Amino acid sequence: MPSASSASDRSAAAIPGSGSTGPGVLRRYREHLPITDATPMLYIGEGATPLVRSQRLEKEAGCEALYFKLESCNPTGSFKDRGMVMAVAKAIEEGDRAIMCASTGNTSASAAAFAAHCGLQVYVLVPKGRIAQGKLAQAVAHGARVIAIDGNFDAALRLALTITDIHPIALVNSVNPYRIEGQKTAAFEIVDALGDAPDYLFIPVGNAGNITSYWRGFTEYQRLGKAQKRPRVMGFQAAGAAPIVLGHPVEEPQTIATAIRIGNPASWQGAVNARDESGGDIQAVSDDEIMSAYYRLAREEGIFCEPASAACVAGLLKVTREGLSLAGQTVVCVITGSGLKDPETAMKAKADLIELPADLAAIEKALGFA
Ligand code: AN7
Repeated sequence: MPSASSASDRSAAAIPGSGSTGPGVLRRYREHLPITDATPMLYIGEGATPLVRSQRLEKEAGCEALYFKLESCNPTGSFKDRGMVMAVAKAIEEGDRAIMCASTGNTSASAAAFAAHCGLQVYVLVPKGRIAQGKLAQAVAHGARVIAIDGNFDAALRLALTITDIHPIALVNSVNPYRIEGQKTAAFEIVDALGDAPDYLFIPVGNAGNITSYWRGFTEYQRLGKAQKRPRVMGFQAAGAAPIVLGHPVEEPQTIATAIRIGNPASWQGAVNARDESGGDIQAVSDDEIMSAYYRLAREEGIFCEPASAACVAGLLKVTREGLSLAGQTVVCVITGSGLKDPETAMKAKADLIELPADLAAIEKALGFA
């Protein structure tokens, strides 16, 4: 097996322009990240994700412009790759040979992919039976040692903290500060694309690392004069897993959006700061509201995301329905993960699936053409 440093040297050498420009969030935003000459400039395709204008929901929400930041277009299908590239690069720089995370799925998929790219050992702890099949498939395919525990994400994170304290393994959950640093680059990309920060950012909240990251990114860009303003940050938790909304941890969090089935978020204070400093809010949306937004995104916008991602769009539709006026406002919703992760949930819709013999007349009749 190649050593980690030779693996990273190779990936840097294989890509032209490995200075502060070039592909990947580490190169593009090098000056804003904790990168030294000894940091391997890893890249598996993360960052530079599309910002897509809404076709239908914009009008319903009554805003000037509504955009979706498609973090589902990252290489492992979620925003986690932005933070993972930074966390894994620093782990290698610090001499670690193994990484570990607790995960509701996407973090483990991303950790497993970067570990494979770099030749590191990777261990993941997931809540048994509560993670979408696609995410588990990714971790398995990339060769992670996967332990499904009889317990929820919060229990898995407590165990991962203890294990990485005792053993020489780097913890790559968002309690690792490098994760937050990497993820803030999504805010930079939004400002770079729009020319300024949007007026509002709508984002799902689980362990609260991402909302913390965006707020840091917008704040740093404003301080540097690259943005004139910062957005109001609107975070959304699932109603059955809404500790920040309730103001206390939830012992047994429940929601169809398994990615955000988290009862005691690690970055709780970061989320509260983002809310309060921005003049935003953190609210809950029901599973029905989440699934309605999920199908509307798929059917009215052409965006297939996972339920957790749809929570922020459910929130947008809810707060505007309840009277928040977004007239004249530019709004960005963060589409955090791909719908392909969780096909079982998609198929719960009354499937428009008709089985017929391969017969022209029968098909024309079924389609209403005859
Ligand atoms: C699609 O993978 O916590 O508030 O272990 O997968 O930063 O936790 C995933 C979280 C939103 C919430 N959308 O972000 C994990 C994990 C999707 C996610 C969130 C997650 P945070």
